[in-house]
Amino acid sequence: MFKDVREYLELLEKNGYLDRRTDEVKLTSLPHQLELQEKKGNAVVFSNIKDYKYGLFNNLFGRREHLALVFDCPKEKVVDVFGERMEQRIKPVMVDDAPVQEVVKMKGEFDIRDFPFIQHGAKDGGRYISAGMVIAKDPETGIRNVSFNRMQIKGADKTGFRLSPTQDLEAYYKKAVALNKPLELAVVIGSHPMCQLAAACGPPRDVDELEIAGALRGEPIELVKCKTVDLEVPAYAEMVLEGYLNPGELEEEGPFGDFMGFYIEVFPNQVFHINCLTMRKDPMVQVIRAGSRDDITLLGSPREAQIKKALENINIDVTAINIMITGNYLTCAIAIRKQYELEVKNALMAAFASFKFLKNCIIVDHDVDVFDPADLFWAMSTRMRPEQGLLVVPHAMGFGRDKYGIHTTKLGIDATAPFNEWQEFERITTFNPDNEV
Ligand SMILES: Cc1cc2nc3c(=O)[nH]c(=O)nc-3n(C[C@H](O)[C@H](O)[C@H](O)COP(=O)(O)O)c2cc1C
Ligand SMILES: [Mn+2]
Repeated sequence: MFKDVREYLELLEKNGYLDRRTDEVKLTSLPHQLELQEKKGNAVVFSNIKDYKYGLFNNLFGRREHLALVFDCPKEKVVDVFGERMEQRIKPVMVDDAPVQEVVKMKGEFDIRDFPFIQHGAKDGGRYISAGMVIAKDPETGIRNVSFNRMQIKGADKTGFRLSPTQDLEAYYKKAVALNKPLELAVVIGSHPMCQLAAACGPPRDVDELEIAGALRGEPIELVKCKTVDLEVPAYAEMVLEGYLNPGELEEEGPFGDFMGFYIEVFPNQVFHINCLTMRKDPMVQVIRAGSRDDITLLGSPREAQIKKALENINIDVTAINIMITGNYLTCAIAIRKQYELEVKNALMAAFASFKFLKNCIIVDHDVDVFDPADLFWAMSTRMRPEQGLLVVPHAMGFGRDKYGIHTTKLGIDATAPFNEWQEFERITTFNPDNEV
């Protein structure tokens, strides 16, 4: 398996899934360029950004085919391989020699604005560190947590920091506040894809995501000790920002174009102070647009594995699953091979119970393509029986930032054909005489 994100980019390139852009591009043109690139699906490296010394990459997970390369299996199998490995743990190992510390700069010697972090949305409050993987330790137990958090750049060594109540990291922050101690953080940019997938997968609290990263990779993640904080970081990453959040210190942050496709208003958020920047001699910055395929793959693919497993635990025969159908991870389509008429409701309940943010879930028969929205609507039009096929669960936990109560009711849809009446619902196929032997 590839050692770091650079080797992964090479693997993508070998398979025709990466474009290397060497033409000169302005920083302010990049968001639009990246949008075009996202539509194409390929990952991209921009190495010639006007007035910036370092390059940028994006769209590591632009298609399911990319994940198939990450997991070295057919794309239909990714969900199972991911699910199996996610349950295992491989502890990281410590190393002394770390490319990510080839260059070490203390506060006063660096300015994060010299790196090509971009303003993604036209109305965003400014430039953001949008692919920062955050490492912290529980102030009481010392257990490590890894998550993604976005940071609005506010100065040479200062950013805003978005925490949310459902994150483990916020629980750590609250403990730091109770102890009146700063919470030390290391923000890692450009780490191994398995570290990134683990950081976004949201395992139970007190599980060290880097142990999951090791299990996903099949070998331990190599870590090195930070220079100024009591934390360890992936040795083969591109760049690390070491620093802390002060207890109780809040400043206005935003607006920010978030994963649902609209802007979040300005509100008080934590402040990240950077003590030290370590990096490779020639680092590349990673950026991830909220709501992009990249973002949704990181958040959605572990949830597909988790939901599929929850259904399989009650013997539902899942043939395909897609939680990225609507460009976020709030709606899931699941195809099953039905074994009992009434099991579809149980399947819907298991799906909602296994992932809190899930708002809508549609279950179809195995002959419906969950990757094709038109086919899902076809199943709704031709097989759903609304008087018995809907499951509405009011007043349950959903996505947290929800001023208008849009996410507190779940909608489950059974769009499967009546069981054992298959002959009446069989889909028409054409007969091709050329295929006759
Ligand atoms: C690119 C990216 C950026 C994210 N930014 C944030 C953020 O700013 N705030 C937040 O609460 N969650 C954010 N998330 C979601 C969390 O990282 C994710 O839910 C993670 O599993 C939380 O981990 P934790 O519960 O272990 O802290 C982001 C996810 C991705 C993939
Ligand atoms: Mn966690």
